[in-house]
Amino acid sequence: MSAVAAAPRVVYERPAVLTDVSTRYCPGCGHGVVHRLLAEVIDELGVAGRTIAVAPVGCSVFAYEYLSLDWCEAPHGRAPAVATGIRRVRPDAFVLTYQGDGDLAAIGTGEIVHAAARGELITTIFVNNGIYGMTGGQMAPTTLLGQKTTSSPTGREASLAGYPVPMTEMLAVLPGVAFAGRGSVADPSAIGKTKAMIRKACEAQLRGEGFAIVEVLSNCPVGWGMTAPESIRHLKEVVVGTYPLGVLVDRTGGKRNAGAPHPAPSARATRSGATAQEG
Ligand SMILES: Cc1ncc(C[n+]2csc(CCOP(=O)(O)OP(=O)(O)O)c2C)c(N)n1
Ligand code: SF4
Ligand SMILES: [Mg+2]
Repeated sequence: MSAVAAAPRVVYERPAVLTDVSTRYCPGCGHGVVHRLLAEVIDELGVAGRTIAVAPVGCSVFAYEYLSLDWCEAPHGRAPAVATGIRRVRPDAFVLTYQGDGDLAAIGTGEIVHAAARGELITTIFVNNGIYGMTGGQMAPTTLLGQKTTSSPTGREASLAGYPVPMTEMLAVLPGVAFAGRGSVADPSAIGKTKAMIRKACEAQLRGEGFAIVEVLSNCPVGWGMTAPESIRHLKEVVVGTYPLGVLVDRTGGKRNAGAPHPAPSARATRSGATAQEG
């Protein structure tokens, strides 16, 4: 009697959007995990062909080499403004920004706040590693109190440098924001929940529901002066104390605040003479 071989079950494969190259990231850096999640979601939604992503300045500046999409490079912090322009002239496009915390929460504070306030139909992936990774580990607005960085060698003091800025909570109160959440790359469970939030934030754009953002707490072992495992422990045990995980606002699926003075996306598209092509 001949045994019938069971069909192999695929448990892991490279998302089509993720290019087969080695990244320049330090060993253990969380940016690679976030890239993979984004690639998986774009594959699943089938939007790679119409995606235009905007790259930041920071360690992930070369994201355009790692995700096989159309990319545009924005000056530091300006990704939401660049994405706004792209989305308004190309209403058929699926538009993303990928930004670090120095990029989004310091240099580009104005751009992100106003893009969110306008309810721009863009999706922002905000990688918060609490530090300016690329330039040598300086303090960012997101740096924790007491955290030692190259520009706060004795630890961040509130009396000198203020308090950590919870950008995503601040954005979540704006009625133009359809979805805001915070995930982490600390362990498989957190990574799975982060992916679900990224998917939700992408779907919000596809349905024309407004601006959407997912903050992802990530590690920077080099900038934090830790080994990779130490940095993951720190992320799990310390960083979440300042930046709690979870969905911060979800106005998708018709859950928009009743009192929000926010024009429907289709109305805005009509004003510019364009037709919204969502979904
Ligand atoms: C207008 C401007 N200011 C400052 C810089 C220098 N700069 C380049 S990357 C960077 C830090 C990026 O940090 P972050 O956005 O947190 O990204 P990470 O490297 O941590 O992922 C800075 C300050 C710049 N390129 N342009
Ligand atoms: S400096 Fe930090 S954020 Fe940049 S690649 Fe290295 S670990 Fe990642
Ligand atoms: Mg950073």
